[in-house]
Formats: sequence, C-alpha cells, structure tokens
Amino acid sequence: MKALLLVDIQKGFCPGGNLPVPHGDEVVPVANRLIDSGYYDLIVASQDWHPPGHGSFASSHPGKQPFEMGELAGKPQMLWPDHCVKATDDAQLHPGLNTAEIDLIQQKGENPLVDSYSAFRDNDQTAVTGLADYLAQQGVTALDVCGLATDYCVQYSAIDAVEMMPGVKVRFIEDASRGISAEGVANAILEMRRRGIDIVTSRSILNS
Ligand code: VGL
Ligand code: ZN
Repeated sequence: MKALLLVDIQKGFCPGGNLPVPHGDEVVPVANRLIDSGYYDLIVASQDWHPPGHGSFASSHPGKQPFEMGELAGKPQMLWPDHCVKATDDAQLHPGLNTAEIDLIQQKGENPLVDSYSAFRDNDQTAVTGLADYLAQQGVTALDVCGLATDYCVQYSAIDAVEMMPGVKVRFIEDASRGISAEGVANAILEMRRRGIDIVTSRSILNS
C-alpha cells in the first residue's frame, strides 16, 4: 500500500503568501503529475492551520522580528511572520493543486503554545495528530513525502514517519519539494539520509 504525503502546499508558502518559500509554487505541477500517475493507493495532504496570535508568530512576541529566535513555552522557537491563519486565504491549499484525489487533509498547528512542523505530532512530541494511526489503519507500507518547506515541515514529517511508523519505507521526493534556505535544505537531506530515508526524484517514481 503506497501513500503520498503532500506537506503544506498552501498559498501562504508560495510566492505572494505570508511565508513564501522561494519557488514554492514550482512543486505544484510536479505534485500533480505524481497525484495523476496512479502510482499511489492513498494521497494525504497536510495543512498548516494556526489560530490568530499563534505563539510561533513574531507578532505575538513584543520587540521581536520574523526569522529571529525567540521562546515558546520555555523552548527555543524560530519566530515566523503571521502565516496560514486558519480559514484565511493564506491557509488554503494552492489553487493549482489537484485536490480531487486527496483522501485526507490533516490540519496541524492549532495549539497556540506549541508549533507543529510535522504532520504527525507537535514539536514537543506530546500531542499527535492521528495521521500515523490513519495510515496504519489503511495498511500503508510505503510513504513518499514532499512539499513545503523541505527544511521544516517536510523534514519533520518524514522523520516522524520513520519514528512513529516502524516498518514503513519512507522516501523524500526532492524535486517535488522546496526549502526556505539552501543551507537548511542541505542539512535536512543529510539528516533524512542518516535516518534511512531515501532521496528520490518524481521521474524515478513515474518511470517505475
Ligand atoms: C512551516 C514554518 C512555519 C512549513 C510551517 O510548512 O515548513 N514552516 N510553519
Ligand atoms: Zn506554521
């Protein structure tokens, strides 16, 4: 049972959004080719979905600017521009994404006191979203992960998939993903490799 996890392919992370990932919109046609290929038995999308005033927003920390480090519930936290506030336009999935084939949309990031980069659980690893149970119930044995942003939500989701779903083969689809910084992407790829995650391209999947 092969599943595809599309991480945070939202307006807010694409050019024109509130936390744009450089060239983030370029993942959309690649994701659509994967979706339309028929290769996957199950397709899941995650959606960053924050309440207004979320604790990861620099605007919630007087004197702080976006992309500065701050603290959230006593732990170091990268402070972001306000982004993906639930039910706003910024939080919508990219309008070019073929959502007709998506079986489940997993929202995350609703607790104002903890960030949730991963589609599987909060950053403090306390609260789970339920996605791991859902994928296990569906009988998933292989999970390909892609989307935005490679150095944050994609990396965290792929690593949590390995940790929380033992026995599931996890791969990262490099050309169906974009990151916030080149250094962050390079580190993310090293870390994913170290965790046993294969780095693959959409072409290798579509030709298989
Ligand atoms: C993300 C920063 C904050 C992501 C979400 O989707 O990678 N990054 N919230
Ligand atoms: Zn966020």
